[in-house]
Amino acid sequence: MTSCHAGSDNVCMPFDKRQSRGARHPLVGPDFLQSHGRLERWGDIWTAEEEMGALLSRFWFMLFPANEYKIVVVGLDNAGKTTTLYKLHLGEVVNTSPTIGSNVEEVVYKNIRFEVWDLGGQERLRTSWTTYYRGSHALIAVIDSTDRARINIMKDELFRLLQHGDLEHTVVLVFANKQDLKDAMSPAEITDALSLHSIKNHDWHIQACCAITGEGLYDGLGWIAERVAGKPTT
Ligand SMILES: Nc1nc2c(ncn2[C@@H]2O[C@H](COP(=O)(O)OP(=O)(O)OP(=O)(O)O)[C@@H](O)[C@H]2O)c(=O)[nH]1
Ligand SMILES: [Mg+2]
Repeated sequence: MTSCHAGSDNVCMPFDKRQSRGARHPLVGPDFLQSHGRLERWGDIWTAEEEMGALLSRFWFMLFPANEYKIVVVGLDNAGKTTTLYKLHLGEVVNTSPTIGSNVEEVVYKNIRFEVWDLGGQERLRTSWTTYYRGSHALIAVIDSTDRARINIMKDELFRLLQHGDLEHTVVLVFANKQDLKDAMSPAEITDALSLHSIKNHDWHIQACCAITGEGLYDGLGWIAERVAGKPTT
């Protein structure tokens, strides 16, 4: 199982992969969106040659848009993020233990490749979530729908992360997970509890799911595919 656990002696930062991927093509680096932003801010100190390079880079992306999309999966500990990742990646339920750092896997859906980063949800790990945001196209927030006691904590985490500049253009999918359990909150209850309707600057969607059976997971991924790659979900 290809996974990356960022522990104290094995820190795997999200940018490693993106840097190596970018090296495949000298003209279009992996940080295109960021460098594009820098170009506009620093435009007056760039040489004509560099500006020509930037223009070519922009043109290249119009002709050949990115064919892999980065998804960051967040949520409180025990929400079911790792179960969700491996159900999508392997089609199987794996035995999980609390994630210390992150797992990353490729998920292919309708010929679209997603690089999916599952982040550890324990309180002490949440401050490191920001280091994974850069370059992400979509954010998945996994909710344990039975965890009424901590839904407000998740709301605070969600609204904090939505203010982060690296998530400015990121679409947001909320997985209302563990719908197989009888005391699960409905998507409508979670929508209210998280005040999702007050999110104005992000395209968002809530999807009921069960990571154990897989029900709802591809519906959610389809919604992301439609938003980031323009592919219909049916
Ligand atoms: N009944 C039920 N249990 C689930 C579901 N999804 C996950 N679980 C269980 O919830 C527990 C936690 O799942 P994980 O995937 O490890 O949770 P996590 O969000 O990755 O947790 P951290 O790594 O600590 O942040 C495991 O025992 C899973 O089997 C679900 O849809 N239904
Ligand atoms: Mg986990």
